[in-house]
Amino acid sequence: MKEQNILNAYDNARERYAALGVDTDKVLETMQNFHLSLHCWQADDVMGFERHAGALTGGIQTTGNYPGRARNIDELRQDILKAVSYIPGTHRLNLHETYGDFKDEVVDRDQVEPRHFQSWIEWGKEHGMKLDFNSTSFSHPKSGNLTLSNPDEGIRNFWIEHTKRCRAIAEAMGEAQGDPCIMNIWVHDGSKDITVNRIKYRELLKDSLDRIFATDYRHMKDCIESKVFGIGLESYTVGSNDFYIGYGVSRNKMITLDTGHFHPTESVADKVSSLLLYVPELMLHVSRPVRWDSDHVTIMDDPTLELFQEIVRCHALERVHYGLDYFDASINRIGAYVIGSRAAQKCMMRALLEPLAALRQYEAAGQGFERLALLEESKSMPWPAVWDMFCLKNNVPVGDGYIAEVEKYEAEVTSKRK
Ligand code: RNT
Ligand code: ZN
Repeated sequence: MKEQNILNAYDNARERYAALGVDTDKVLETMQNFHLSLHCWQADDVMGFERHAGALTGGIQTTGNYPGRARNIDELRQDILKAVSYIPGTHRLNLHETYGDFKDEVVDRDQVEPRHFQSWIEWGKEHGMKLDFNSTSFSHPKSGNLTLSNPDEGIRNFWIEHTKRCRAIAEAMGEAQGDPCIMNIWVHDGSKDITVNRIKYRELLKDSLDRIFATDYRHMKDCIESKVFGIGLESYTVGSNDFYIGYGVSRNKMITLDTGHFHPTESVADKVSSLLLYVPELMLHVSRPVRWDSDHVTIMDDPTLELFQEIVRCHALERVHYGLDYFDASINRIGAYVIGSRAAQKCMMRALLEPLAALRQYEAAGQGFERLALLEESKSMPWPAVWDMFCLKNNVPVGDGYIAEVEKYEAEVTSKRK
């Protein structure tokens, strides 16, 4: 696309938005401070780098076997850097414990230390990517169906120790980067069939979390993630939405909203304004559930747009952390990062471009027709011109320009991985 065309289109868009009371220059500025936390696990189908790594368990699944997944830490880093070079702005990286730099060492989950993430800390500094973190309860011989809620004290203590160590690692990351590391806890604990002592496992999970959170840290923040069900664990999820909201509210912990972890017709967007009244902050796992928690690549769909609109409407940009969470092994994985990240950014940009003041005036005055009309007209306002300007300013491909670039990297690099 010709630069002059992009500039002209932006000028027109700026005028049109200004007429509705929206300052596009300010939106561009805000977008510059909007950082996604890219999930490292799209690059390698959630495999990680444990020397003894086995199959993916814990009720989650990657499907597809598109060639070229990252097979080691160097390839994963290279792929992430490639992906971010096509995403405007600066972003964070969200690591799982299983992505430590273990080299040839066998490090069991209850033995992991900050030193296993030292090279990540340095890499993050070098490339301007701040780190977030996750404990990893799945894909391990002791995972089974129950981890932090396991009545077997040996197994439960193993996972408590793991999660405590993960918090210490997150603290080290946060301190080194001078910005809190957001650490997410999601455990798959549940049961395939009818469970008649549901409260027992929830009591155990609550107790485990209390023990894990007993240490106060200054450079990391905890968040807890609920889910409806996992594959093979369909009848009962210990860490349900109600469980974690109760826990989060009573313990002042951040809630993680994974957009794939609710009933298909439930609005995740509508949770934002309630939760923010009771918990300090939110973490997002932006995903795209197709019929179930399928973790398809995020696109610019209505649920995602509505979620970001709600955050903007709550003036809560600073109280939300924007993680992505999907793992599609059926298409080019670098492309998957770029599509999902740019889609999330477009949703945020469109949310920021909403003529909120005018809409709220109509609402307050009981002018329902006018409110609905403006909402409808907003949809066809020239937001793509603002988006193109954002890409141009950030020196990343405008429009579909990244397709050929991703193909080139595939031809030269990922397709050669056997
Ligand atoms: C699983 C959860 C969890 C994982 C990652 C890998 O349903 O969404 O967040 O996707 O931790
Ligand atoms: Zn998630």
